[in-house]
Amino acid sequence: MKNPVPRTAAIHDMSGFGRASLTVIIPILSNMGVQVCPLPTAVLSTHTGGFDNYSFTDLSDAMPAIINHWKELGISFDAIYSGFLGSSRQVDIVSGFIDDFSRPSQLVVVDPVMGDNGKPYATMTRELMLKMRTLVNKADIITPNFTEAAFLLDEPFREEVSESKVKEMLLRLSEMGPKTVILTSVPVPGNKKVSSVVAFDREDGRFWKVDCTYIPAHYPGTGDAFASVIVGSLLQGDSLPIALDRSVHFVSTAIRTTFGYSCPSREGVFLERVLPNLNAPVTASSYEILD
Ligand code: PXL
Repeated sequence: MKNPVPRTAAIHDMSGFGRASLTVIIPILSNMGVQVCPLPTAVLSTHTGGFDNYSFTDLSDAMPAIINHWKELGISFDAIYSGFLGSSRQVDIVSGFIDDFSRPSQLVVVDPVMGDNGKPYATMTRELMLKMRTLVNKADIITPNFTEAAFLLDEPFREEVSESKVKEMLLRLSEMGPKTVILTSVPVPGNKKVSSVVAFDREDGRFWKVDCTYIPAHYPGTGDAFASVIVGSLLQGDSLPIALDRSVHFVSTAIRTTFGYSCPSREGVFLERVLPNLNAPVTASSYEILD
């Protein structure tokens, strides 16, 4: 039976302070009319971007019991959406979850959370980063940032990139398994102040691009917000370019809303101020199709 309210499993960590992962994903998707069932991978006092001495509890041992109970209950998911993992063992756990809960026309979205700005996050291990490729192979859609794409492709991180190189990267990432690849924080040639989101859909062979306005600040959790809006839009039936548009505009507005204050960027974007925007009609569309 079709779920009257679309339902997603959300396989991410719970970071208590700093507006990242589940504290961002749950409100965004709930606001977009999607039921979120969290399968937590780790519990942290804060995210790892800009805080020292955070507590980190790996939940690898607790996940199988949660999954088994969900199996007993026969829960079905319209989407499976994974992100930050707490150990390399969790790649096998999530992979098994995707196999066990697979159903027709389900969306499997893997955000291969590993790092940003050319560097891995503090809790990443080489083993986890290598194994993330197995999970990417199982996804319909992946949403790496430019740093994570370089890790997946085993390439050096570059500050500048041509459009043809971006297309080549998207094609190679798609050859790793996913039908759709959405690459964020892509540097724009000749303009160090702007980045873009570029996507490729293997089914129709089309490339899409949305430019993002520049704000000289970096906020943790914006990748989680971006991917969550993608999941919500696609579950609502949007096309890929409109989903890209909605995500870029939502995250840009969240960043601009926050930047006007002088709060530490490690506290994340003021999501609470902008959540209602998710229910506004799409009025500003700026996607482009690439030749
Ligand atoms: O937003 C990605 C993310 C998720 N989870 C944890 C993180 C980060 C980024 O820093 O530290 C724990």
